[in-house]
Amino acid sequence: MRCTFGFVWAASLLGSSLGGPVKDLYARDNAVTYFDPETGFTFSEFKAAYSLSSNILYRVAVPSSVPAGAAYDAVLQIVAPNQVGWAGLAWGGTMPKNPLTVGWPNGAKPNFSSRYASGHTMPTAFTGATYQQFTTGNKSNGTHWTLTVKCTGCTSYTGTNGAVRLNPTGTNRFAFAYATAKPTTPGSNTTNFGMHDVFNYWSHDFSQGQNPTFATLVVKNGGTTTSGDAAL
Ligand code: HEM
Ligand SMILES: *[C@@H]1O[C@H](CO)[C@@H](O)[C@H](O)[C@H]1NC(C)=O
Ligand SMILES: *[C@@H]1O[C@H](CO)[C@@H](O)[C@H](O)[C@H]1NC(C)=O
Ligand SMILES: *[C@@H]1O[C@H](CO)[C@@H](O)[C@H](O)[C@H]1NC(C)=O
Ligand SMILES: CC(=O)N[C@H]1CO[C@H](CO)[C@@H](O)[C@@H]1O
Repeated sequence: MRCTFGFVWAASLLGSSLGGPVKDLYARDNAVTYFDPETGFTFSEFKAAYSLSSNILYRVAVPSSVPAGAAYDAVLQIVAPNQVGWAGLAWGGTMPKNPLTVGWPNGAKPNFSSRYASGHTMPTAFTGATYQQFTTGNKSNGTHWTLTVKCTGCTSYTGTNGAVRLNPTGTNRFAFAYATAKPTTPGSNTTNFGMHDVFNYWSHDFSQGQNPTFATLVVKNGGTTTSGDAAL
C-alpha cells in the first residue's frame, strides 16, 4: 500500500519538475466534483491512494455565495476502506495549529473527534470547531465506512501567523493522515490513538463543491442551520 502511495506522490513530484503529463493526471485528481445521492450535497472530492485498488475519499461541500470575509460552514465526508483504523483531515494543511477532524469506524456508525495539535504530539480536544453528525451518510458496509459531518469553525481559525480564512471558492492547502491501527476507545471522541502510518498534502478546490441550497440540505440531512450556512 505504501509503495503505491509513494509512487503516486513521487510521480507527481516528477511531473511537477518536468511539467509532463503525470502532473496533469495528478491535478485532475485534485478537482473532481462528486454529487452524493444520499445527502444531496455536491462535494469537491480528493482521492488519497490507499492501495493499488482503493482510496480514502475526502469530500468537502460548501455554501455558494458566501459573503466576502464571512465565516462559513463546510460538510466533510470521509469514505475509507475498513482496513483504515482512523483517517484525519488537517484543514490548514499541516499537523500543528489548525483544526483537525479525525474519523474512525465503530460498528454501524463511524465516530469522529475535533482535535488540535500544538506540535507533533497527539492532538487534543478542540472546542474552536463544532460539529453536527448528519442522520444520513454515516454508515459502514462490508468494505467501507463513511462519515458525514457539518463543521462550524473548520474554515476560519487562528493559525501560527494569525487569522486564517479558507477561500470558499478556490483552492486550499489540505493535509491528511491515516493509520491502520484503531483508536483505543472508539466509542469516545476523547479516545487516544497512535501515530499515522502515512500523511500527505494536496490542494483542495472548493469551487468543485459549491452548494446553492446548502442550508436547505443541512436541514434535510438532520442538521440545524447557523449563520455560516449562507444562501438558502
Ligand atoms: C497520536 C497522534 C499523532 C502523532 C503522535 C503524530 C505525530 C507526528 C510526527 C512525529 C510527525 C513528524 C513526522 C516526520 O516529520 O516524519 C507528524 C507529521 C504530520 N502529522 Fe501527525 N501525529 C498524530 C496525529 C495526526 C493527525 C490526527 C493528523 C491530521 C489529521 C496529522 C497530520 C500530520 C501531518 C500533515 C504531518 C506532516 C508534517 C506537518 O504538516 O506538520 N497527525 N505527526
Ligand atoms: C465530543 O462530543 C460532545 C458531544 O457531542 C461534544 O460536546 C464535544 O465537543 C466532543 N469532543 C470532541 C473532542 O470532539
Ligand atoms: C460500500 O460502501 C462503499 C462506500 O459508500 C461503496 O462504494 C460500495 O459500493 C459499498 N459496497 C456495497 C457492497 O454496497
Ligand atoms: C461517539 O462519541 C460520542 C462522544 O464521546 C459518544 O457519546 C457516542 O456514543 C459515540 N458514538 C459512537 C457511534 O461510537
Ligand atoms: C448520528 C446519526 O444520525 N447517524 C446516522 C448516520 O447516517 C446513517 C445512514 O447513512 C444513519 O443510519 C445513522 O443513524
